[in-house]
This record gives sequence, C-alpha cells and structure tokens, in this order.
Amino acid sequence: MKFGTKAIHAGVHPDPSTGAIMTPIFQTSTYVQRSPGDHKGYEYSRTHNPTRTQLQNALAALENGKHGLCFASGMAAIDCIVKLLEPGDEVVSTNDLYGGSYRLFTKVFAKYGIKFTFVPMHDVAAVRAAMTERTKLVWAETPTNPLLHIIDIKAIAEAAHEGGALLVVDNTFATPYLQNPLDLGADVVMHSLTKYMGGHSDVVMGALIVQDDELHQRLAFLQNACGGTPGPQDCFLVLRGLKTLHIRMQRHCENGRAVAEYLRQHPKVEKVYWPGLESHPGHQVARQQMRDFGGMMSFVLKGDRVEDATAVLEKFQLFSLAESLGGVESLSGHPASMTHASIPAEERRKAGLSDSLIRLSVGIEDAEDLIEDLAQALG
Ligand code: P1T
Repeated sequence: MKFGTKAIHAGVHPDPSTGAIMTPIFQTSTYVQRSPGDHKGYEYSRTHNPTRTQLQNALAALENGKHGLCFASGMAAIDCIVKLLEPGDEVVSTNDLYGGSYRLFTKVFAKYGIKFTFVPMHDVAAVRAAMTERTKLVWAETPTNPLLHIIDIKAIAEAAHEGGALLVVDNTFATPYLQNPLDLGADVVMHSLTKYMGGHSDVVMGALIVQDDELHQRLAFLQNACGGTPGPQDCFLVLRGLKTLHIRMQRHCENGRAVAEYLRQHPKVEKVYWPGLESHPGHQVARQQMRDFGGMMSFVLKGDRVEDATAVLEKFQLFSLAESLGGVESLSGHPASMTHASIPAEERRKAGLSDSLIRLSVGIEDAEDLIEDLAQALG
C-alpha cells in the first residue's frame, strides 16, 4: 500500500457496533465486565482505550513498525523511553536537539544516576568515541532542532548496535512521509504528535513506535505504570490529522523549498539551514534517507546581531512568533530565548546555535504570500 492510502486507511476500521467510518471518541474511563476478568479487552482507559488503540495502530503502520504507543505529550513519550534505563547507564545524544529533551535528560534523569553525553551526531566517529560499555541508548533527532543537521541513521544504528545500545530516532521534524527510521535500523521511533502528525496546532501528544515485541511490552508496561497517556478526544484529533499528512507534507516541502531559495539569495541573510540546499553539509545523506526535505529551516542575518533578528521577528505578519511547529500555519521562533532557552548559553554556542538564529516552520499557505511577508520583514 502506498503512503497516502496508508495515511487514510491503515490501522483503522469502521466501528463494528455502528459502522461509523470515523473512529468514535470513546469518552469513558472504564468498561463493564461480565464477571471478574471476563471483558472485551478493555478494563480501564489509562491502560487501553479504543480510540487510542486505532491511533496507535495507524502510527505503527505509517512508520512500518509493529506496535505504537501514545502519550500525553512528546516529552511523556521521551520520559517513557529513558525509564527503561537503570542508574549507572549512559546515553549518547545529539548535541543539537529540542531544548525540552535536553532539560529532561540533564535536569531530571541525571539526578537518578543516568549519564548523558552530547556529541555532534552528524559525525559518526564522535558517536563511536563517546560510547562506553555502559551506553544503553543512543538518542538521535534528524533533522535536528533547530540547526537542521542530518544524522545518518543507518551508520548510527550500526554504531549503536555494535556497542549493544538501542537507537531511538526522534522523527518529529521529518514525519514518516519523509523518512522511516525503523527501516534504516532504529529500534524506536519517537514523535511529538503535536507537530506535523496532528498538523493543526490544536493538540499536544507524543508517540513511540517499535518493531520488537519484547521492547513493546517493556514500554507498554511503563506507559500504563507511569500513566502519561492521552485522552480519547486528543487521539481523535491526531487520527483526523493523519488522514491529510501526505498532502500537507507535500505542500510543506514545496513551500520550504521556495522560502529557502528566497532566503539564500537575500542580501541581508548570512546563512540558511535547510537540508534541501545542495550547500547543506548533510544534503547527500538527506537525499539517501529522506524522500524530500520538509518545511523546517533556520537562518541567521548578516552581522549576527540579536537586535536585528528581534526586529525581523516583530515585523512578521504571517509567520506568527510562537513556540511549536508543523501546523498548517507558518510560525517563526527565536530558539535562544524560546524553545532552546533551557540549554545553557555556553552549550548552545558550542553546538553552533547562534543567539540570533531565527527558526521557521513553513506552513501550507500560498508561497507567494509567505515570500512577500519575508520580503517586508527583512526589508
Ligand atoms: O511539545 P511536546 O509534544 O511534548 O514534544 C516535545 C518535542 C520533542 N521532540 C522534538 C523534536 C520537538 O520539537 C518537541 C517540541 N518542540 C517544540 C515545542 C518546538 O517548538 O521546538
């Protein structure tokens, strides 16, 4: 089955009791049993809920995995994975990643005796050098947030597995429309469903997708034991969003190209970070592991001054200044003071994240209007 057909049909079935073609919102916390233990597979909605089950199955199908697990946020999904670890275990992570992931690793889990090492993961040798016999997890995001580095998933999977570690890929920026990390050797795919998968900036949710039955059981145990599960209405919203994922992503990619090309030739722009540009250092790897290049990008202005970046951000009309990404509407952001403020300034600079970097989530409006907005804001 091709991707668009899967986005609409895979993993979901008309409701058996009514024939409703759209998955109903099973707004219930509990399920009646005929006799103790004699039930229809549903006991309590933290553990299972039929709306969530259909979403989990749809996500597994889109990522070419076997099992999906949904959470109340992307952070709750990440929290679940790290809870697989024991004190003394180590994680090697990319040094360019969502600020909230960095905060969870360094401010929450580090105090439970888990060690995190951050490396420029587009350099496979740096990953190998950072791994020890205690490394249990390799944490990759690709393209990375916010510098759009491309990490070679196949190469990192090999390095992780040689060292006996699992590879997790945060696939939030790419979505399964652009890349399927499980096919390239990853063990777990993680998503903030809040972004492209939901697609309409109206829900906060996260997910994990795996192939392996035993790993699924361990994660499902934690999902239920820790309880960071989403409600059925939010699951419905993401199910609805998924049905247009392929159409939206196609347009995000087209508009992404138009905006990146415009910024690249603009006299006030110093550098554009978008993997579709041939000048991007990860372009060749991106061509191999992605089907297109997406709608996320960052740029710095000539002179690299925060006050100039602030002036542009204040002038945008269509690129609303807001956290988050991946919705139908275009957004702009200032990572140093917004999404990545929880990473110490020194660490940000070491990773190459300038305080004047502007991040764009290019939406699916008409490209001409977006470029007009950039022209007036930069002018
Ligand atoms: O916001 P939440 O659904 O909990 O997802 C966290 C998360 C995880 N991974 C990546 C790559 C992310 O970008 C995010 C959330 N990011 C933003 C809110 C942002 O504006 O970058």
